[in-house]
Amino acid sequence: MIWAKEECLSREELEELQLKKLQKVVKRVYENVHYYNKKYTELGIFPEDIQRLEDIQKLPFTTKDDLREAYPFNIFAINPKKIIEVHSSSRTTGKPVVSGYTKKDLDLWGEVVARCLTMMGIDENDIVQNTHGYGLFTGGFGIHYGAHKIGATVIPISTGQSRRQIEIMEDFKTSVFIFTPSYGMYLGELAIEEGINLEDMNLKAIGFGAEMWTEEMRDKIEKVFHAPAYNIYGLTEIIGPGVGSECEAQNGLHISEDIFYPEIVDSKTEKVLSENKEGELIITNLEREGMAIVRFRTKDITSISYKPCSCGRTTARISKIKGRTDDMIKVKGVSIFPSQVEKALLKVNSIEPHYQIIVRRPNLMDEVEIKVEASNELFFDEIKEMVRIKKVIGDYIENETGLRFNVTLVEPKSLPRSEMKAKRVIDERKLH
Ligand code: DLL
Repeated sequence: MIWAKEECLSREELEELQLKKLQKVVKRVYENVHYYNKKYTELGIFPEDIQRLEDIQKLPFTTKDDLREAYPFNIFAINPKKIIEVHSSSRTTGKPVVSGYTKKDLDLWGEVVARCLTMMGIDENDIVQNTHGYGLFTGGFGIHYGAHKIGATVIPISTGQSRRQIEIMEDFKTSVFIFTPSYGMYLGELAIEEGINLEDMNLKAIGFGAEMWTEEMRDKIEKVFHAPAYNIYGLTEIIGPGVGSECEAQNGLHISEDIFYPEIVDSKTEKVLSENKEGELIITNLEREGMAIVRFRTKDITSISYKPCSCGRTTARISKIKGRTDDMIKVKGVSIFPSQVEKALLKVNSIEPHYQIIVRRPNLMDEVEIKVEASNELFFDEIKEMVRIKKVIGDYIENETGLRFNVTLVEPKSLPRSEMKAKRVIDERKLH
């Protein structure tokens, strides 16, 4: 089944619709958002300059930093009173990106996720166990609204309580599991450990996303759960999950192009690339009321294909995200930048500003260690003081990133030095 007729428009029909919406959105941000008004005025670009779809290339990009600067509500394109829900990209206490939704936006969010769930063969007969966190993270609520829209039954269990997840899956006859790939791998192992025969379960589909994964991981998940696993993509700045997902062909993620206008650019030259060329994904939100973001630099690396799909949809498909152009990493679903860790470390005396972050996945769950060089004095100090400093470092980092790191103090000058850009993060999870 296909949820919306907009998923099957001819290119001409779609482009006509996109242009109309683009003209409207550019006018709206120009008139209502100080950030865009200032930027466009400085560059001498005005809404009337958008005559054809390609004219979008005249417009500057919007970056995560721009949105952070507008923290918390200055990027909203509407009176904040009309915003009825907010989400945020990660639990930093610095300046996270805040995403605001009007009533209409929540409906739109439900609509795009409904399209994704339908692509995965899910309908009103299904029971969806949603293990994404309900809170500022967009995963929980986004999937929830989409499942409601198609009339499925949602189990809003959220993340954690892993043994209970398995029990509920068995008792409630879950037919769809939604999780991040790493959490799914963990749940699968746990079920096997508990002696549960997943083959006899009612599972029909799995929706997974929010972080990088490998085809080997998908393979494992599909084998363990005896159900096909479909990739779901999205990001807080644009809406949350639902920007794109795989259909039964599992061959690229369909983008709801009548709502999200995608471009692929060379991240260095910033020029738009042609079909199938790998580059950075840029998205313009053509519909959102609360936060109308134009040409957002996702930093996600992918390519795009406009070839119609065997499923009957004509919307463009992006390939699985291959990596990022920046140093953001996701650990347990939380986005972390080394700069946040650095900020936390600067608050601590008795250490040197040399550190290394190591991300591992020993028992299918992410763990993150930070090695920090102790100062000479600290290194020869009492154990008691070292233990205290380790706790202080852990607390500051947790406060900054929302995650607990295992802190290891190492000898002064023992971490590798580099004349080039320091390699701050070692990701041993091998996700791409
Ligand atoms: O992760 C939204 C989401 C929730 C997507 C649930 C899918 C399922 P953020 O926390 O803002 O939003 O993180 C967005 O996560 O720019 C990518 O780098 C990464 N990401 C999201 N989905 C995928 C995916 C949610 N399917 C950032 N594959 C994005 C690889 C993904 N990376």
